[in-house]
Amino acid sequence: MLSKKLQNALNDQINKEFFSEYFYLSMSAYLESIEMEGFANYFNVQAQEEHFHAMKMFNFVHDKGGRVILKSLPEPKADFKSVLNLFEDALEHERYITKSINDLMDVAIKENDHSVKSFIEWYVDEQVEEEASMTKIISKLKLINGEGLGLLTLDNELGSRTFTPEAE
Ligand code: OFO
Repeated sequence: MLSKKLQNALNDQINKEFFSEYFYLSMSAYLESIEMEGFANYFNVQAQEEHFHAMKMFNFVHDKGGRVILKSLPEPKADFKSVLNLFEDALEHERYITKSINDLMDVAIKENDHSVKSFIEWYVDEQVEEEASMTKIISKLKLINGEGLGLLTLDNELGSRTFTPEAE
């Protein structure tokens, strides 16, 4: 059984993961609108990852005998100043999610629920990867000044990213 406190915290995090999906889809749509198809693909795949994160937690709450309550999603930002600006927004969002996952872990520790702690560990590790991958792309964008042939090359490179769900 899940404590009420943990169930609420998990439901809040499910909402944030679905918002991440929505936010990255909005970024993908913006990138499509400026013909940056590889970057758009990167965020399309990112949105699929976020859907996976949300559903993994959704299923876990049910496995624990809890109740999932879906809430409304905020309207995501639709316009960005540049590809670099967009990635900086994405990284800032991931840092916010990392803090949220850490807070969720704090609740699991306080409630002394070992199965939730073990489950949340996966998200703790995932956040390291999420932030690292975006930081790497931001560094490359800065190196090429966010423009020209370098931008097109990076766009081309990110066009090959695919979604590979982990084996359960
Ligand atoms: Fe779900 O990791 Fe990004 O937000």
